[in-house]
Amino acid sequence: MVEPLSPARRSELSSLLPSWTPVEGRDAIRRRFRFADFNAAFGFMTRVALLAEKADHHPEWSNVWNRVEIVLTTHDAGGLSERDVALAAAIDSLAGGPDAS
Ligand code: H2B
Repeated sequence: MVEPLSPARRSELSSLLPSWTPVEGRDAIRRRFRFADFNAAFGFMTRVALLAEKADHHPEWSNVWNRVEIVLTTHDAGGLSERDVALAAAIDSLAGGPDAS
């Protein structure tokens, strides 16, 4: 079992991860990315996959050609946890920051 994110930490989310938005009806966050083409999108996904496997924390995601949508939540916590905050920040770095894509 993983600890759910504390209320204090939750209130910081919008400033900490400005490009991630709450998913309606779920305790999860989402970011949508757009790349130059499929090759760039899939290259990004490969880098995220390696990172996720290392952290043993895996995204829910989908890809349509140059677009990638990533949803983060922690099944073992029944909602958001620090693992999602850490993975979202790492994904932001891979993507070139919160404002990229
Ligand atoms: N990924 C995510 N997003 N949430 C989890 O709770 C989770 C995971 N748990 N990856 C891990 C794997 C767990 O199921 C395994 C057994 O360690």
